[in-house]
Amino acid sequence: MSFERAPGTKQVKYGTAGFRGPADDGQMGFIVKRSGITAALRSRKLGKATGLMITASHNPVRDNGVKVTEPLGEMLVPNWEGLATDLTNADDLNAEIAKVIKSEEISSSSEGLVILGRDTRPSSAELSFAATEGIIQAQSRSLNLGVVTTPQLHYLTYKINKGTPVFNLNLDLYYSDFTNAFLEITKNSGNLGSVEVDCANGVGLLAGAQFAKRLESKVNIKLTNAGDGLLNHDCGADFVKTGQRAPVGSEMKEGVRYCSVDGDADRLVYYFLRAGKFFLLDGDRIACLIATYLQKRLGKDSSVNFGVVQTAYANGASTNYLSALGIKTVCTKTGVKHLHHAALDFDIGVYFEANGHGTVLFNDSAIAKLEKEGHSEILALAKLVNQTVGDAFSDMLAVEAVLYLLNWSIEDWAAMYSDYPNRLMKVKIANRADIQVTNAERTCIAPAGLQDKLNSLVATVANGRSFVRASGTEDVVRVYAEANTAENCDKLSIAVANLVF
Ligand code: 16G
Ligand code: ZN
Repeated sequence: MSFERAPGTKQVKYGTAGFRGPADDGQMGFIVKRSGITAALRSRKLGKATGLMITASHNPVRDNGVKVTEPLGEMLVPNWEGLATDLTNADDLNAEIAKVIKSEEISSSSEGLVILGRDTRPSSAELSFAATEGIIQAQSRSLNLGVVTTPQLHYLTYKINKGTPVFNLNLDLYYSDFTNAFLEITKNSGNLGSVEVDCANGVGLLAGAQFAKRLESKVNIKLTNAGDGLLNHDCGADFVKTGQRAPVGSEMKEGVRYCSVDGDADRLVYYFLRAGKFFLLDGDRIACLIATYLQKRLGKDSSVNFGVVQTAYANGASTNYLSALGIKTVCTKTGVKHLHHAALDFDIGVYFEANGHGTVLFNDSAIAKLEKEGHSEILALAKLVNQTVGDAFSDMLAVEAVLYLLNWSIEDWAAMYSDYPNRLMKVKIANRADIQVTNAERTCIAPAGLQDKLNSLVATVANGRSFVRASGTEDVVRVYAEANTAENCDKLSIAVANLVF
């Protein structure tokens, strides 16, 4: 694989998923190398370690991708997304590096540190050499964690910047922090039963095996799709959420809790069998479960301000459920960085995308208030969630813990509300940039007149809701629709798709 870019190569853009594309068309080598340069320059600029993860998450095994992490584990800041794009597309790389060094006032004597991680894709190992080459070229060192989940990379990047010495940085730190928090919360419980985890044939199997072993006295974690099949193929959180069906290899039984993670283990969905039928508990449900718990425990008198951040994809029934409980909700644009940012406005911000990506953020004021009000149980929960980024395994333990704390079965959880029938479609048009949206992607402002026509269609069905937006990761426009019945929902989504087409 070449790590050099041929002049005139098609331009790429750093988007919500970083850079992503086929791993076999000769482009990913230079893209990852230059992302190594970006991560190193960002580290030099801040005087702190940054992270670099090589993964294409839930995408097929032939794809790959790369993403840069800020020192505390957040997504790269917007102006550096622009610099990453410029560095990656430059014909004259050295000139572009010099330009960034000048414009960002990076000291010429500074040295950066980049924490590097990769998923299990066959192309990922070679790409981590590409990243290292870039990091060295940008006058920095790399610390290669090898095969890790995306949230492990974020967490360890956070830890090193919070003072963990380099020589103490290892995965045991990650596993002990989260298992200890879980054991603390469940110290008075017996065995909590069985959870079967679909690992998507990805890196989740490594994390899953560790948690299964470390928590065997409390919960029976059984792993499926644990490396015997193709990555993300007919399995994983995206497959289960999109198809609303069980992954391959899962012979579902009543009374067992099931969940699926995606290829880099930052997304989680639960499901179970109810009267012989598959029932999905997605990111909206996870958010509602945690929010319900917080509201019950905090009670009316607490000074802790908490709320839930969703996107337009959140099922309307979940938003109504939260509003009926008097829990604040906020809607943001799609993409974790937007949700994460909005969640920071609360003392405790619960954020989840319907697709299962999310976490709970506790700010310093929340911790101080919880301590003052004596909420030790919630303080323990704050340690169980990976606050740097959505983490399928930490979220799974949080779900298990909250079900236990509420004394709820998965049936009780499912009974919170009934989803409105919904449908998500992809429409391919000549130029998806023609579709422009505002109001957290719920209102279309271009092409002119489209939103009015969409409103008229929505008005024809009961409980109708629909929006269109250009995908940030694929060359398509997404059409989402919801209505009171599956039939009306299909009718509405097809009519809206025809408007866009
Ligand atoms: C990216 C986002 C994910 C979002 C998805 C939407 C992050 C880490 N990932 O995968 O949150 O749901 O894009 O994709 O922000 P779309 O723009 O193609 O619909
Ligand atoms: Zn993922």
